[in-house]
Amino acid sequence: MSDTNITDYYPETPEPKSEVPEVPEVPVPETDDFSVDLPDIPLPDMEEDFDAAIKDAFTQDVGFNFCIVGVGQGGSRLAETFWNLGYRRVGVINTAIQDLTPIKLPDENKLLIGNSGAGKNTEVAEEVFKVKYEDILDFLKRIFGTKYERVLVCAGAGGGTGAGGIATVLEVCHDLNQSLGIEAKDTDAKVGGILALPTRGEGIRVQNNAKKTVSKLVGLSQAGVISPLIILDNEKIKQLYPKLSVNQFWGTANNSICSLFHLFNTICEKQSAYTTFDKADLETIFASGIITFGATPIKDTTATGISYAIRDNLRKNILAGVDVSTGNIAACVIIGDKESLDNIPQDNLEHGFEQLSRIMGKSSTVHRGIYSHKKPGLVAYTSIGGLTAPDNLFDYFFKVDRVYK
Ligand SMILES: Nc1nc2c(ncn2[C@@H]2O[C@H](COP(=O)(O)OP(=O)(O)OP(=O)(O)O)[C@@H](O)[C@H]2O)c(=O)[nH]1
Ligand SMILES: [Mg+2]
Repeated sequence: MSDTNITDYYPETPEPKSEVPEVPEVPVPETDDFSVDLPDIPLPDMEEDFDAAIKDAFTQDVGFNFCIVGVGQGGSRLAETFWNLGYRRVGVINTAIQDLTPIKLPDENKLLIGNSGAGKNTEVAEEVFKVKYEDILDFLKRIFGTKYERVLVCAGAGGGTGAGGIATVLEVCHDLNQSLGIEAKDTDAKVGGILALPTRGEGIRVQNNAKKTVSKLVGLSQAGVISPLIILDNEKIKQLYPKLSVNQFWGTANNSICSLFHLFNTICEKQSAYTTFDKADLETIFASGIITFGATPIKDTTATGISYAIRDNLRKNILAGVDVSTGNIAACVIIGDKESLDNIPQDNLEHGFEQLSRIMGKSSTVHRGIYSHKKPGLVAYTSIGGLTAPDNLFDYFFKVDRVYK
């Protein structure tokens, strides 16, 4: 058993407040330094040595060494959140310097291509990314180093740069993976994506961009070329956390998803005296296409209470409302204080795990994990994979009022 305390990396246990789940602490970006002199953004033709094995800055081991790329402003902020968690193979790409400047990453982790932004025009961005293919390849080669296992590309689906550029970046990542022997072919899919859907108020153009982008990436995921694909719904965040200020909003959105992702990536390296969730279990989730995450405190530890909490956690997550019953693989990790774990009958926990199997149907698999930590209380973390994007996905996102409460 590892002697590192689980509370060192485990997001704060949510306290029951109102109906909504608590979120990990939100870093509020400082905005007062945006107007200062622009930093030197490395130009694509700069030749620099790169460290063949770039080391992450975690205090905990992780299951998979990830590279993270942020495209456009939203994508870059997601990538920056991974950086803040300790990921170091992180690069951000944009077509506008004013969007790159506020991202708190070292200048050598930023790439500016083009110079005037894309103004929510995906075609403009698409063209720039295609023309700069080789520059992007050189940049990512330097940022990734040679020792990693998976890549995650993040973008806001409704923008110009992120939406227009993501497909080319995914292609570059496959190229790199294949040159390093990490993939033999694109369908080995060691490249995944996080896409953020716009809120309802962002207008038709943004919605249309998002529709096109999600459609393209869902297609790639169905073709087995990208995995995992995580679709985050900003509208859902707005509804679940209505009181957030503008500054807190993106922080909450990005932090919730990145810390859940990180939790699974770290927990799979931990031994448990109860039930261990391991790296091979996580691999099956990461390789399953569209995935979703949830987290919820368990207050009622009866069999029914645990089942309810697990169901509820899938409803109240911040990811797009795909139907979890279409999934075929799940991970459910319960973390609690030793006293609770020693007193809750195993059957009650089993009932919760079985609930997931029942939701997904006969041929599904549920990987389980039970871990103790020092903080009082019990929390269930869930990830469901192999999800099918419904045919009416876009009606659901954009035509029908998305009500999540
Ligand atoms: N989850 C999340 N979504 C974001 C964030 N920032 C922006 N978005 C979403 O991403 C979409 C695209 O916005 P940007 O990322 O600013 O656009 P861009 O890719 O830079 O494109 P252009 O500015 O048009 O070149 C928006 O519609 C927002 O909904 C963020 O920090 N987190
Ligand atoms: Mg932008």
